[in-house]
Amino acid sequence: MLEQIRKIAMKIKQLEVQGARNVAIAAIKALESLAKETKAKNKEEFLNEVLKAKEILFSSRETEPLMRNAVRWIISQLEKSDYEKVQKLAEIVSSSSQSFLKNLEDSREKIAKIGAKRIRDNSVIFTHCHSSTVTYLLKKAKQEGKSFEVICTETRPVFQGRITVKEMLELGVETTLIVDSAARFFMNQADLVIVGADAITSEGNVINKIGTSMVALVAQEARTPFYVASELLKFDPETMYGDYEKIEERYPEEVWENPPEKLTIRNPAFDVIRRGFIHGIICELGIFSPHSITEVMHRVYPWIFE
Ligand code: RUB
Repeated sequence: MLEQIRKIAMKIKQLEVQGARNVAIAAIKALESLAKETKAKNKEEFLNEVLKAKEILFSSRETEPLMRNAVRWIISQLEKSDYEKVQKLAEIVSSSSQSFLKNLEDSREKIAKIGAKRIRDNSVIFTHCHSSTVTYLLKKAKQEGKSFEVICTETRPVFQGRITVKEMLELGVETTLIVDSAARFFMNQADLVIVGADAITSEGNVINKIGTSMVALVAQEARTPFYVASELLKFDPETMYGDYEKIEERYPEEVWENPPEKLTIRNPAFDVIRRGFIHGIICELGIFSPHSITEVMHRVYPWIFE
């Protein structure tokens, strides 16, 4: 029964499914199909199966609080229920998965609507990596008839920037691809930087694809406003209680397939953008200062702290 979960976890690990939002959606759908196909005979067996699935999914990528928040919330709905029959419990997994997915969809729509207003006609937007939230926001701006250009870094080592530029070209947006180290060279041409997020910490720092903090530094030096487009549920409640967000370190082969012997290669997947570099977090409730994010979370998603 867990075979399908392992398959999805492997796709996430190998970046066949990429970006925090898509990772969370894949994990939710995996739980949903586990519930549909379970052969568990009673509540205990079913709960054990779901908890094992959670473990497998969590270990696929470490820096993905949106996925963890989604899976935890679905399991909490299950644990709260008095039902004993597996079929009823499976229905709970299904309905809570659907409502979480609906919330994600609504959030993305709201973020795009709010963020698109920051895109001025004839402006140049700089982005890094591939964030489905950012590209959706840009799509919205384009649909509203705005004319703008996009500059995107290729995003070494696995070139997620290529996904972004393809999407932009499909939209008919004038797009320029640059190597990561050309960020400063082109920053003066940009009016705005918008990137996605994998995690938001209780101190208002943001974690995103490796290199984002360098882009933020460069943007600050060039006085280009730097925005993060992110669902609030990328907030990691564990950072509130003292844990640091873990930064996934990936295979060295992604950096150099056949390196010389004895060479050390390091390949962190993400880095931390300190809140002082962030003009605003564009989320489903509006544009917030990263300083206020924990308060907002307490107000809007109190269950996350339970
Ligand atoms: C992707 C990345 C994205 C965020 C946000 O890294 O850093 O900016 O995940 O994406 P990777 P989204 O390619 O290693 O997953 O807005 O789609 O959630």
